[in-house]
Amino acid sequence: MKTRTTAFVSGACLAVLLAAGCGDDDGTTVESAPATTERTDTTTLPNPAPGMSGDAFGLPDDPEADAFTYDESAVPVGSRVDVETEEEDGRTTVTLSATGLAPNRDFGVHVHTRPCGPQPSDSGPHYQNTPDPAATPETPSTDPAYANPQNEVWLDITTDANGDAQASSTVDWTFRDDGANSVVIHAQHTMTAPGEAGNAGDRLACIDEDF
Ligand SMILES: [Cu+2]
Repeated sequence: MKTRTTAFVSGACLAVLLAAGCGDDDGTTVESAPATTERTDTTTLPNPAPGMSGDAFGLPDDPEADAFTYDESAVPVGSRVDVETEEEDGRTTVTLSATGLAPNRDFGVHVHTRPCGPQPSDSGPHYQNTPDPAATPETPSTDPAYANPQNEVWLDITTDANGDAQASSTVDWTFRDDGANSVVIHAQHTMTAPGEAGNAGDRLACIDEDF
């Protein structure tokens, strides 16, 4: 009779244990915290860092980076860029914010067709809504009828004393799927005359962007 009662109590205790714990008269047996010892690697800095969304520029061989500098004096490693794209009613607005670039200087900025790569030329020509029929891979469009900021996305900037700048462009079309894959920062503002339209000097940096 007594052993049966003991067995009953033990069973009841087991049932309660599943829900809320049992035998709480001995707190030293509680061991529920080993999981916290596995989390020491979560202290790495978030990307984006607080205060600035987007990507930090790294060197072209940095596997962690989504933005690459080919000229560290103009676009230092660790300077930051954010590209936002908004499509609404068949129109597209692209906004660029950069911080920490070389101060007080002009840059040309465009949306390009191919992803960034180790070489500045890897990002290919400018994305055009209506492609210039005269353009070839060797001779990109320089016809102002096609190489203009209505048919391409231009985001030229001039940095302030801190190296910060913003630009925004709205066009009356949307990107073709996988047609545009990067934003390239060039050495000077974009030219517009026939034969040189769209040129903006050397490619200093590139941002991978999935438009
Ligand atoms: Cu460009």
